[in-house]
Amino acid sequence: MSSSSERIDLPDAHLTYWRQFLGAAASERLFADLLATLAWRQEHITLFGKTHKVPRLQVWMGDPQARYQYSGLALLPQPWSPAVMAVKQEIERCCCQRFNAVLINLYRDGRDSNGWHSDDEPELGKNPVVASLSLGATRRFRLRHKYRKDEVSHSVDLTSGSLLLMGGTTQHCWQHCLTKTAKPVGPRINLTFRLVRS
Ligand SMILES: O=C(O)CCC(=O)C(=O)O
Ligand SMILES: [Mn+2]
Repeated sequence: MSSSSERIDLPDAHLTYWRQFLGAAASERLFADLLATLAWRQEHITLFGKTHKVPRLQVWMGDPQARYQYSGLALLPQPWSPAVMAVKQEIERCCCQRFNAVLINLYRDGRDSNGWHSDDEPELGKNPVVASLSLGATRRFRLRHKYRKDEVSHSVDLTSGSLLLMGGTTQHCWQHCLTKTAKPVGPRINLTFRLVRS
């Protein structure tokens, strides 16, 4: 799979979308493997002195030196699982980019979500390239410009097996989120491959 891609044309962003980076069978296999085998963690964040559960489960995986600070969390990478390493290599070949770590999110149902943010942590450097692979339930991914008030937000329904490559100034000029939904939806796993500089 991975053949045809489309540009998502937004100002100050570089977005490429592969609707079927993985076929249905490969997506289902990888989803089931990750759901059953990864050491999913419930992280907590502290905002204004109050501690909250992160509204999803997470795994930070990567090369040993790929340490990451995320919303005040210091994450030490778990070693690569064979299945994640294999798909990382497929994505690297397709995008001509190198990645050394991945943040994996499990959205158990429609109540799990990811608030507005940019993947612009200093350890990702300038114009970070982030490759986002989705598996399982389709969920709505939204983007909004950080500075241009005339730019309304943009939505993409990320389907199972899809890959969204975000590069250029996307992370500096736009925020993204994954909204909650009241519709009954099954679990979804999202993997965002990143290059962490040490
Ligand atoms: O689940 C998604 O599609 C987005 C995940 C995300 O933005 C992140 O983990 O930084
Ligand atoms: Mn993100």
